[in-house]
Amino acid sequence: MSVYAVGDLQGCLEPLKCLLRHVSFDPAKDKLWLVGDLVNRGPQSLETLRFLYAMRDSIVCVLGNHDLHLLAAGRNIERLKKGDTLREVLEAPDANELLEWLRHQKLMHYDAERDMALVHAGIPPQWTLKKALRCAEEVEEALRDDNLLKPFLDGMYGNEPAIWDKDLQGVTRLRVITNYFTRMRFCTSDGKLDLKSKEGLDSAPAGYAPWFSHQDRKTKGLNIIFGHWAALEGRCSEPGVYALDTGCVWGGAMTMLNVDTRELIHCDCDGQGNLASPAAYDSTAKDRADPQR
Ligand SMILES: [Mn+2]
Repeated sequence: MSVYAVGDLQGCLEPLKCLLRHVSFDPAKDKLWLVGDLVNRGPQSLETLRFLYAMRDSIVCVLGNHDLHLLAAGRNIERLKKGDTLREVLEAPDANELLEWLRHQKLMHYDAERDMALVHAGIPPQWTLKKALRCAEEVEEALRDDNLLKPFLDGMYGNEPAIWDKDLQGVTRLRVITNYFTRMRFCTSDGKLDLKSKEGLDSAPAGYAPWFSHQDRKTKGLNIIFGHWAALEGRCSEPGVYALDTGCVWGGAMTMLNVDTRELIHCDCDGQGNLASPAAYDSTAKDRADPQR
């Protein structure tokens, strides 16, 4: 049995299939971990969801901001924005089944045997592993609760409050947790978020740094797999922390990590979310997401 983790898909199904073929993925034996942002912007959001749903027993998935946005649009189609490519999902005959599956996914997965966490954006520096798991669970419970789902999805949008406070209540509390797990890039060492900067490491506002780089981060030593931050191009110098979003939907590559051997492989994309060429698997690109860089 092998465990593989793959970066943001964003509706790019062909590059995913390319990687699965390359590792001879066997759904009966192997597991696929997904960092979330399964849908949106790319060409095949609906087919990607159907593909994953069909192999759901072999998948561990955490939700990204685009997945939560799809769930919100499923409850209120007015939420769709220009540039979203989610309408095909909402209008599909099997939309209900797919969205029901999606809302039962997690915000954070922890594999104790490997001491490895899987999240979409990150874990804020001031939270321990235990605290992070408890907070993720609060949102997961809201997503599964028929009465809390809509208030949560309507209330999750917005950048404020920018910092966690244990006394926060209701949807405000869930919004901060959700922003940490699904939208965070830069924050202060005590966890104050800057959600406006989306570029690379050198675009940090004064006083802010990538969430993983703070010296006193309480999850230091924990292995963490995350996506969301395409501008990093897979570069993360923090030992045991793996940045897997390499911007397949923007003409970069889709990246897969063998969770046990830590080998990284890439499948190059063409800028429309498809394979760059019939033989797009590129072993020479291996160094692009080298965690030592
Ligand atoms: Mn994202």
